[in-house]
Amino acid sequence: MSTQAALSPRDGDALVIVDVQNDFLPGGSLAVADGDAVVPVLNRYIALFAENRLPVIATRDWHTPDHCSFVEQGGIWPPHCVAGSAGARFAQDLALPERTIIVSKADLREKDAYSGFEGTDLAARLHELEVTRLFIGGLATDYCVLNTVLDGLREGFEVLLLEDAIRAVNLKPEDGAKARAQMTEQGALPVALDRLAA
Ligand code: VGL
Ligand code: ZN
Repeated sequence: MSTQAALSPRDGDALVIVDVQNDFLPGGSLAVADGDAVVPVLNRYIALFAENRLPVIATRDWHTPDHCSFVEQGGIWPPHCVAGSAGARFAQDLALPERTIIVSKADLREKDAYSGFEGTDLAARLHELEVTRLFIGGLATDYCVLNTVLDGLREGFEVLLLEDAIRAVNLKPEDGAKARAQMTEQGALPVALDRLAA
């Protein structure tokens, strides 16, 4: 089997789309530069997974209106992704299949959570589905993608990082690059659509 075929979605794989929500897109309250560029790329991954009847998971930041991560409460972020608000909706053009498993996180006022595994049943859901390998992309590289990838590896999943479908907040200019390095050092394998067999 060629390397490329080995990387193509197969039984035991799941696609995990991290926080592709309006507030993280240009025009949103915590806009990630070029964040909307991940949408068409993720749609191609979604199509590959749907064709093969493989699970698609979408995580979402799902904060209370007075969440501890917001500046008003002494946190570092502008208010964003308040549960049920327009800003918390998935990007309009993201073609999530009907069967997408939605995982809401960071929904408690007192506690922030960047990882899709933290305080959720994501690991249990994946084990139930007999998933062993995760394809992870979305927003933002240096926060929720980083922490979801690292937790996925800690949970014992193989992780492929979709490097053509992530963008960083870059509070400091190098944050995205550092996060990528950290993820690959811990064992995530960077892949891109043009390196997967069709
Ligand atoms: C995120 C900052 C604050 C993310 C969430 O989804 O990466 N970043 N909340
Ligand atoms: Zn948040």
